[in-house]
Amino acid sequence: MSCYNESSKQPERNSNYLVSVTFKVASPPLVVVVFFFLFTLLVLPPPSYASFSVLPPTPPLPLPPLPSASQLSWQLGEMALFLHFGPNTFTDSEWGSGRADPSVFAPEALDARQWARAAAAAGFARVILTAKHHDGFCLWPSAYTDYSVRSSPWRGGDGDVVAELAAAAAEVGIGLGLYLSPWDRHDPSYGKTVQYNEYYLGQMTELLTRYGNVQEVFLDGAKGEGEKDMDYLFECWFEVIHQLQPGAVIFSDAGPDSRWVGDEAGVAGSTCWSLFNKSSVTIGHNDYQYSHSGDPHGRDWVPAECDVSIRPGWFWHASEHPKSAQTLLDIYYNSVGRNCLLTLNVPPNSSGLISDEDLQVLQEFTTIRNAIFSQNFAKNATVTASSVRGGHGGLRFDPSNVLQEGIHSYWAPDESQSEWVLYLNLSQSTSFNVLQIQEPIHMGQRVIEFHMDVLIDGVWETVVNGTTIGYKRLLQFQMVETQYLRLFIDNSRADPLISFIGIFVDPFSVTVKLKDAPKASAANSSSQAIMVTKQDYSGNVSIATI
Ligand code: FUL
Repeated sequence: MSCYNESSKQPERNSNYLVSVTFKVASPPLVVVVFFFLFTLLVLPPPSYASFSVLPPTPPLPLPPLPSASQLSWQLGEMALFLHFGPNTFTDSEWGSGRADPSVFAPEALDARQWARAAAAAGFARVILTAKHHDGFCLWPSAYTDYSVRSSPWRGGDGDVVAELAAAAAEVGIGLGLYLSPWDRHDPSYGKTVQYNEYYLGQMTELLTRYGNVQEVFLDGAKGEGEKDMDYLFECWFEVIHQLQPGAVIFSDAGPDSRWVGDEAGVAGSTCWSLFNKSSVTIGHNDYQYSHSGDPHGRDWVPAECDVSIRPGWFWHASEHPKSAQTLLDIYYNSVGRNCLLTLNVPPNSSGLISDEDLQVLQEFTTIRNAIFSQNFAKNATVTASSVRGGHGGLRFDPSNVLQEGIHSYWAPDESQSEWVLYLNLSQSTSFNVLQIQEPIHMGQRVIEFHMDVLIDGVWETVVNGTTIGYKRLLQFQMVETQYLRLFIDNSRADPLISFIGIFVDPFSVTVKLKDAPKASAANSSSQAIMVTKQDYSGNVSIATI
């Protein structure tokens, strides 16, 4: 029935007001009109014209493709700790044959809380466990095989590593991810497409229904030479995973939610788009260059994930040792600092603990990262811009938004500009050798090219340039000292939006020579001295002050 249906009109019984609207009534006497006029003038507040004229400018339209909510929170986590653990840990192997006796799995001191605490203390947002690696051994008591912890001596056959890790991660407030290898060298169904896909999905369902929230599912196309031929029904797997864990990000060579960066060194392309065409990649047949750099014309949002091990192997081996904290810092610049997620593998040893030497490196890595990035020398800068969306003076897209941490407030230029520039006055001469820039990626990844200039002796000099920003871009250069800097966005897919600019001092990286170390008392006089432990490449630890 229409709102304007004649039969619904019943003005007489409702009110005089409605009568006056619906029917013509006699004019009121003059005295009533005068009284009403005076009443309005004296009693009612004046109309607020301000509220009509100063409406905030609307945000620009987001530029597709865009991240999903789970991809966004995944990216904000920045780092995950990978845990390769299983029979290989006890047999000194990397790709187990699938024939190791379950009795080898006998960690005497397994403590998943130690793993989770180490991850949380070092700033990792989640842990990812090899619930099943290529050898087919399951770290949880799967109902579909006896090749699991149930057949091992560990906890008398009643143990469940996945359950212990899920509880430990929840206790310290970090997320859980699981790796279920498609290649299975043990199960007899492997090689028979229907049977094995049923087996795999049965196991995946166990993992995604028993252990609470799972934030990431990691799978790959690795397979040894001459292995049995069969099809993995990836599309079906992805549907089931998202049905069971709608918040989970699925990693593979081709996404759908995060993509392998194409190497196991933790290094992304210096141009790195989260834009990608999933259909251009076949899982197991990776195109290194495409995965490394992404695709500025890609129709899908599939950010890159950089997986790398702290040790030469993915599993623990008594003869191997961890990389140095400086090397991890370098990896951090080349992964998180290039718009990617860093998945750092720290394999527990045969007693079921992360080794002390790995813990030590993780702690060093945390200390030097904090020492560098906890002091933004641009924090109190005065920021201006070539233009501001809605005009200068509007706060919503003000250039000073770039000083606030995070991606949710940002500077937006006015539409149809011939140049896009941000100017920072640091209020005093300041030394720095790292630039951090961020885009509000929920609005799409936009910037194609940019450069930064600093003013030295009255002349603008370009210090660094780059392609793509994305969630976070970190750029290192020789130490510069200046009061003024400007960031030019030279090319962008649409009006560029910048959510953060920071400048930092890194005295740790190899690229920084000792003579470049900042003069804390002179150049950066407002800074507080920070004491940090510094480890050189031979492993010697000393105390440094910046
Ligand atoms: C690869 C595997 O073959 C390695 O053993 C390791 O698990 C790595 C993360 O993925 O595909």
